Parts: sequence; structure tokens; C-alpha cells
Amino acid sequence: MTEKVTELLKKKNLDAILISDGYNMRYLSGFGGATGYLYISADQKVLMTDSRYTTQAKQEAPKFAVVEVSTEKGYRELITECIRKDQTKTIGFEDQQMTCADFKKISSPTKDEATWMELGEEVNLLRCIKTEEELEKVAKAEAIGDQAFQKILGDIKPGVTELTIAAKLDYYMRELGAEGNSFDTIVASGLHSAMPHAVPTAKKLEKGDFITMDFGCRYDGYCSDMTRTVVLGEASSKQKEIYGIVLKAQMAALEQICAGKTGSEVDQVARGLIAEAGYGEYFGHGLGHSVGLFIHEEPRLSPKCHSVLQKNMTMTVEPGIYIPEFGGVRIEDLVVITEKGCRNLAHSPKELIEL
Ligand SMILES: [Mn+2]
Repeated sequence: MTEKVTELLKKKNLDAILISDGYNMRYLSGFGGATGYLYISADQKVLMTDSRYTTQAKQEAPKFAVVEVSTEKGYRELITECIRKDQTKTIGFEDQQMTCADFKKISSPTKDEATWMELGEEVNLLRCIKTEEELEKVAKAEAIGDQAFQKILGDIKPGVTELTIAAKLDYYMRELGAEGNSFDTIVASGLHSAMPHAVPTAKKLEKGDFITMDFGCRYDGYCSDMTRTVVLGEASSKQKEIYGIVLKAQMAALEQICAGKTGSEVDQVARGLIAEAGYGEYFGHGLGHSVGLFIHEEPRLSPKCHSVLQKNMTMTVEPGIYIPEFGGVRIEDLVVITEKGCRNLAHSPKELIEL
């Protein structure tokens, strides 16, 4: 991955970059400890971390010189040494991730000898297009989600709380090989399902509830993301209507998504159908986002994202309708963009499940 940094240095006219974001650190070096810094220039590749991670860093990042901070030499001193050794004149840093306090501290000794340049999203964007190896990990994580969904269907019964369902989903994913969650599991039932990002509560599931479950796990660092909405008992005609519209919107977007289209174009496919059906005001969020080492990556499927989708990007497709005082539906799959369309990594059923 460090070839990508060489290109970035050239493109931005930089002598070196300092990486502080844990996901970027992992992406560029292999080190998953998320604590420390990477300094990368034409002549040096240095990974600075503390003693809790030194052994792990040496194992995971063999191409980097691993340096441990000490009481005499903290990150500021080590980074200053790297800069002076190279006589670096321009250094890029991750202004969107580093705190103001850390930046002031780290850059203070060299602020007159080197220009510190804000990199914005530049380093994150290196992660957009996934390699086959990365895609395998995302697919494995999504497959774990599929299996956990299949198992949780047997636990959805009247009287069971949202918290219990969330805990069991988490447990199943772990049991199936996940390292952890890619975000806090959402289980929203009844009126709660009208809140797209509801937090699970002690509310008991009741007959007639919509139950929206949005969950994902990490496998070898890579995230999955999926959402299914089911009904406990028989669905009402209004529930069937809303579910049908969301599903139609999702299928249409999946049909249209491919390399070469912009995020806003694909978003509009689903948004247009939901608006046509009269529910436009109840779909407030974007249609999707990319997924990788972090759960919400660029680009997005949203009215504001005009980035062009490219082969081997991963995108969620997750339209929803949320009606206050009634309930809501979201259906989410995770796909890999191909030249002509997409490869859906989610295989859980999508016809309305009545339990
Ligand atoms: Mn999502």
C-alpha cells in the first residue's frame, strides 16, 4: 500500500507524510494497534508507538522501522528527528483526525523549518478501491451477518426486549468468527423503528411491531453492514405498503448501480421512487456509504455526493421510510461495484418476513 503514498507525495508535492489515523495506519503499514504515528518519506518508513504495542507492531508492519516512545523521547521528539534527518521541507498531516492540541504539540519544534500541510480526505481516499484480498474480508464479514440474521429470527418473540435481541445478534456474530461489531447494533421495534438510528431499549417486542435490525461485524479488520426489517405477527396493509415501497426502491437502486455513475445518480433512483409513492419526506438520510476498515467511508450515495463510482468500491444500498408515531422500514445490502453492475454480498431474504 505504500506505493499509494509515493503517488500521493508526488501529487501534493510533499517530502513526507505523518499518519495519525488508526485505520490509515493499519491500511498503510499492517499495524492494527491504532496507537502511534507513521512517518513516511522517500528515505524513511517509521512506525512510532508505545511499549504496549511494540511486539505487535514489529510483527504486523515488517516494512517499517518500529520505534518506541520513552519518557525522554515522546512522539514530538521522534517525529522531529525524522523530519530533521530527511531535511523535510513539506510534510502532510491528517487535519481531519488530529486534535488541535496534538498538532500544536507535534509541529511546534519544526514549524519554522518545515511547512505542515493539511491533507483533508486525501489519505482516506486511498482506501476507496478495494483489493481482492480486502473484498474477501468484507464478504466474509457480511456472510457472518447473514448467518447471525438467520439465527436471530428464532429468538424474535413477544416479550423479548430489544436489548436482548441486540445482545444475541452480537453474540452470534462473535460465535461465528467476528472480532467485534462494526458499530453499535440497532434493534428498533414498534414506534422506535421510526427513528433510523434508534438505540435498543428494554422495550418488549409486541405483536404487530415492525422490528428493524441494523448490524455489522469486523472480520480481519474489515466491516460489514446490513439491515433487515421484519414484522412480529401479521403485517397490516399499511406495513405491507411501506415495506413494498422500500424494497422496490432498493431493488431499483441495486439494478442501476454500476461503475461510472455518480453517488447522487444512484441515490436519486431510490429517492425518486419513494417520493413518487408519496413518502419522500420520510426518507431523510443518504442511500448508502462505502465500507472498509471503517464503517462509514467515502464515497456516499447521497444527493450531495457527485463522486463517480468505480470498480471494486464497496457500497451499502439502504433506503428507508420512517413515519413518526407509526414506525419505519429500512432494507440494507452491501455490494461490490463492478463494470456493469454490482455483486451483492448480502444474501439474507428480503421478502417481508412475518414471525
Ligand atoms: Mn449502513
